[in-house]
Amino acid sequence: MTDAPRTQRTLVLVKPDGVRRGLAGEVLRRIEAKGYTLVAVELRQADEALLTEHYAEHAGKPFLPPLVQMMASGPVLAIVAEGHRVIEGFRSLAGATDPTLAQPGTIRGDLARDWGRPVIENLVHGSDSPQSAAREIALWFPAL
Ligand code: IDP
Ligand code: MG
Repeated sequence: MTDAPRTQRTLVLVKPDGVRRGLAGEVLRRIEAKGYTLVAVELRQADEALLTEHYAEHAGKPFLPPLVQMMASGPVLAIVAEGHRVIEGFRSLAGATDPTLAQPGTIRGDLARDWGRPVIENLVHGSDSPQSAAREIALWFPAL
């Protein structure tokens, strides 16, 4: 099975909470089971500079400092996945930002919960638009 030409790519991160809980493989499994292709997979310790850039759209929000701190608290699994409509497709696999409300069947709905901490721990990041995907892939995987 192959995709049409000019297919899409997205950046997925298994956040430190997901790596710590041993769910990196489960996220990869769901991406592959859905039929998307893995282009890059790398375990990375992100620093604050990279994370502040990654979350530039959230500059000034009260949850940004604890978010960056949480994202730097351990390694993340950085993934580039490819396929027709993979950006919205992975967002659909991930489920809603709030894991309490995320639908069962989604990564966040099945595997994450709200622990009442300053940052919502919801296991995964996925690019939210073609513009975000291009920016984020260039940031995390400049060689691609
Ligand atoms: P997304 O990851 O579903 O795209 P965004 O709104 O881009 O959600 O927020 C980035 C991340 O910041 C979320 O995944 C979550 O970990 C955290 N976050 C978002 N909103 C809040 C909030 O209101 N309080 C605490 N943490 C938040
Ligand atoms: Mg987002």
